[in-house]
Amino acid sequence: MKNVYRLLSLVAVVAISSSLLTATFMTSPLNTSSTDLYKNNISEQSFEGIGIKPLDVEMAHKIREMGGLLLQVSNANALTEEEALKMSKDGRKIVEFTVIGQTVNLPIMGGTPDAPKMYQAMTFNQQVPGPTLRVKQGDIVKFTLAVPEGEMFPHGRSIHAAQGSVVPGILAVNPGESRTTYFIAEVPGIFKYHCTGVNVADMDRHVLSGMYGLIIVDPVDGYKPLLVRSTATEDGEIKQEFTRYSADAYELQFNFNNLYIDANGNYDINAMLMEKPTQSVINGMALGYTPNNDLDALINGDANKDILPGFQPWQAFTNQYKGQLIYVPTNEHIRIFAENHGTQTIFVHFIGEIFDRITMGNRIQAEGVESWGIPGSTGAIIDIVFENPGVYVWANHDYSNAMTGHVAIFVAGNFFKEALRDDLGDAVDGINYYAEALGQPSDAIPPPGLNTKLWPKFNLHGLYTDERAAEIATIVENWGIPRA
Ligand SMILES: [Cu+2]
Repeated sequence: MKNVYRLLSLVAVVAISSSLLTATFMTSPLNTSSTDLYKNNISEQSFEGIGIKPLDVEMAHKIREMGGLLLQVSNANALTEEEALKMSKDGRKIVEFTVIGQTVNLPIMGGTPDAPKMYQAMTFNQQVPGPTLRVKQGDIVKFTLAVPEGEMFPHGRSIHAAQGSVVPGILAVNPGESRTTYFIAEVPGIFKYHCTGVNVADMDRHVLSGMYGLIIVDPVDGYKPLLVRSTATEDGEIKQEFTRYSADAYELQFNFNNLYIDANGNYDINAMLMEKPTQSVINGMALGYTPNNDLDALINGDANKDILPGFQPWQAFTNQYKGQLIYVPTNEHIRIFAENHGTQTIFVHFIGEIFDRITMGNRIQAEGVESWGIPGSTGAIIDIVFENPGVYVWANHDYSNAMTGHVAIFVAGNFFKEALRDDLGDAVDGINYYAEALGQPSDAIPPPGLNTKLWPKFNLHGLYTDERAAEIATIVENWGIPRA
């Protein structure tokens, strides 16, 4: 295995040296298996007829002897540490963000609490997806990827919110090493970051096994207020009305992805190439936002009587893996950050609602739309107001992905008010929505930023190791949200 990595870095050095020194190769070094790629490809003949000055072959060999150009540019990032520190003195904030590349086993839909089905997950910080980074437009991000000693694989990172040379940042960080990059978050919007595998080889496996996360860059002057249209009658005529909601909103994050896994829990490249997902996950879990047996007891009066028979795969699980629902208030501005990390376009839709506004980057794309297509490695900010208490289904309208897991259930407002009145009396009138008592699932809550209204309570939920789940609880409490 080590020889493969060595060959890959040799290929990378050759490719990079050539692109820095000359315009192009006549033949790509990636097409030859010779170990002496350099001499075979860089020669005066390579440049015949293309009108550029031949490369000084002797100089090229000297560069090769001193270890390649890559060593000489190892600190050449979008921004150097010195520049970042100087800019911070001029008023820019430096936000530090460190992720640890680690392979861990995590449960997958299909097992039982007594015999959980597991898969080999590749993670940032022992959670899938990785932690969300939230900054303000103009902030400097100090992004560090560390790979601990003893980790099975090298890892890399690609940061879609950054602009600057991918060399050397994208290349492998070996176990026991770390790499730091500085960049200015110049463009507002939502972006993914992900592992680049081992010098981009095996990248599909690393990303689709869990090494992806979200970066939210808040616009420097904040989000836009939301106008929602409705109608009213006036003197027998129908008039258009506008309700204005302030930019401050309750926020949710949904990372969509596809899992390609064989019966033994290992990555299945053939399933990926055929685009046949084993499971389609939201925030790491297929059907993770579905009822659990506590809700069965609350709604059906019996913990063993499923609300959605056959559709509650995590219901009897404990701790962070237990199925949870999303609870939202009515007549409030809800802002959803939705990123598609998968390989197929998703067609997000609310069964029972209409999206009031879609923003990509910081530019409004549409208003009043039924569904929105989000291609791979793209995100959208969805603003929505739930006018009526009820049950809503947030789903991918691509049936193959919905049926393999891209479905989440929302309960808006005090939908069960009258059913609860017998037991609770007039106290039911004081309930706005159930997150006040039952909490919002922690993995659906982004870190607070500009214009964030904090959820009243949270519940631990997500694809985390137990060790990481304990840390997440502290992190969310530090945002000012108490545990339910
Ligand atoms: Cu990786």
